[in-house]
Amino acid sequence: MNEHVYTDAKERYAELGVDAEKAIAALKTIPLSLHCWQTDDVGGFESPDAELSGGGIQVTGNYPGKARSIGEMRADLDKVTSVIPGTHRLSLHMSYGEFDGRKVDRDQIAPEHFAGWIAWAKERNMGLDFNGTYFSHPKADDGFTLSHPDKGIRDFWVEHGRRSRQIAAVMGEALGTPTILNTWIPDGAKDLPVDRLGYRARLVESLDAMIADKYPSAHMKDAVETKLFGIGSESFVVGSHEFYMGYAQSRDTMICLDMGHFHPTESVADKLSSVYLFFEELLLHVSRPVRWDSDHVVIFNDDIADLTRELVRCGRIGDTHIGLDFFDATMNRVGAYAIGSRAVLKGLLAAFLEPHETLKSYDLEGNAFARLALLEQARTLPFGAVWNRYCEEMGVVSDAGLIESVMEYERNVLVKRK
Ligand code: RNT
Ligand code: ZN
Repeated sequence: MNEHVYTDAKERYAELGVDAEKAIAALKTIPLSLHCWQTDDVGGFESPDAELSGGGIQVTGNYPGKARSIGEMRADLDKVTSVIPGTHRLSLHMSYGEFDGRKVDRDQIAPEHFAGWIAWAKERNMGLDFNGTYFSHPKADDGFTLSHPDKGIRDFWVEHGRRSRQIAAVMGEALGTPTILNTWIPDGAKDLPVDRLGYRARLVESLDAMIADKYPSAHMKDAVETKLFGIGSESFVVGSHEFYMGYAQSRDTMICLDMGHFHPTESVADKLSSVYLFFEELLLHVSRPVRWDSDHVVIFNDDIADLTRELVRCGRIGDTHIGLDFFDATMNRVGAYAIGSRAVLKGLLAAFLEPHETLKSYDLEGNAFARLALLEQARTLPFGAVWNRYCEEMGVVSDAGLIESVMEYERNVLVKRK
């Protein structure tokens, strides 16, 4: 890139009191938690023919090149991180453990099944986050796990949760950075349940049993993921937003806000300033719902810009764990991964480049016109030049180079997976 393009951009921002160098420096410190399940359509490798089933998670498409083994998945992850600026974390689902062809049921999982991942992450200086897997299992087929009326089934999943937390603690301790253990369960009903209270009371009981083991917060931290509805749980989701707000608040865990888990007109961005006042930390699942929780590839659209701006404006980005959660099997998965991750980073950079102090003073003066005018002005500032500069500084391809870089990997690696 021509140096003057960036220098000119820097000046334009400086005129508004914004330091582009500082924005770049701030962005460097923020890790995303990359969701491992983008590599293989949430299949996992518990058994050779593992496939997504149940749980209201739907993946459409069959674009060639999906990772068929942990080896292939790791190769894809290395490719993805090579085209994303910065050092990030990896969020593993339990179904991606290394079981070496043996049948290890969900209530038998242990840290040893993740030793390979810990070593892999250590070599790359990456932190790990973790998720229990409460779907794609016969004991989840009727739509309930931790809230199931059958105590045997509940106990099975409680044991799964306990072990998931233990594994998370081992990961966090080994890597020297706390592992965020997110619990999302599919529990819900297609049609009208009568005893809503009973399901929710059982969920409280199960979660309490699950989190009874104490681990240092330097090793692991809990988050619980709220949801409004899903496919197969249209009428009732046990772990609703109100449920988990109350649960997390009273048990001192985090909540996880997924951008696809609310009514389409609700904005997760708007929720942040409320949640921050009552929670020390927060987990996000950055996603792109299209009419429903469709998990489309994240792009740098208004929803992302709004979300990232709120993260920065609230000054609580250090308390926020930015997890990604999308999956699309209709296109090159590595490329989709790169687009989504880069889009979130773009959003963060744009947010760091906002003339926040001036906007805030208009806010306080009640000058709605000036506030809106400056927000509009900010839209056409030379953001692209700063983003390109950042990519260049971090030694990764620019947007212009991304297509060729991913296509080359497709030709050399992905198409050979038949
Ligand atoms: C499902 C939740 C959950 C999953 C992952 C795979 O609606 O968003 O986070 O997407 O656990
Ligand atoms: Zn999610």
